[in-house]
Amino acid sequence: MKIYDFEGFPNPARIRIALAEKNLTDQVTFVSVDVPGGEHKTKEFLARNPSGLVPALELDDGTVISECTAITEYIDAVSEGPSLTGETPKERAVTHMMQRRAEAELLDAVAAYFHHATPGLGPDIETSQCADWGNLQKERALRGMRYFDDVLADREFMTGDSFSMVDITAFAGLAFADFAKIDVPADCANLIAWRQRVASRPSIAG
Ligand SMILES: N[C@@H](CCC(=O)N[C@@H](CS)C(=O)NCC(=O)O)C(=O)O
Repeated sequence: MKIYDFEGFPNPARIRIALAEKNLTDQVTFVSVDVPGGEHKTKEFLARNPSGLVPALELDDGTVISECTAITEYIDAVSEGPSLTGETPKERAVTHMMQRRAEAELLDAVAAYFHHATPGLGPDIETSQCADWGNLQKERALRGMRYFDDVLADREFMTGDSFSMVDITAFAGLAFADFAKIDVPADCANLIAWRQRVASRPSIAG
């Protein structure tokens, strides 16, 4: 398996954490795509992933899988150990639902703020910015933080008692928020405590 990514960026980090959780890091070849230099928008990369985004997983038979949710579901299905995506139909459905919320209400909202209302990745890449929409997405991300703070009032992890891909996504969302200078509201005590717990996992702390 190959992973096309750029180390340190939030979505690639989601897959690196998932691989570490599943003890698969050593079985993957990482291919660095120079995102700040625009390599993800070249014809060659777009042929691999028409979305022009990293990460992308390439299987040994040449199949390319993009989107962190799909990549994580694949990684989870082919490996042993505690599931990141749920065991039962109900767990899988709840995990998928919460994953979508962690993307839409947090990580993707922060990303939209970064790409539209700040210089983002620079003028060569950010060619169609809309600052008003970006600023609305910042408000959405802050509402998302409050929503996840409420969710965590009665549970250790985003979907219940077990760590899942939703925790990975929300953790990456907060890391991106730091980078984009969106502060977690100080009264989100559950979210702040959860973040510390997650940060201490070997897959993240190293
Ligand atoms: N929904 C995608 C998001 C991927 C994404 O936005 N990746 C960023 C890096 S963190 C990227 O490639 N950005 C390049 C760009 O926006 O031009 C996923 O889940 O994989």
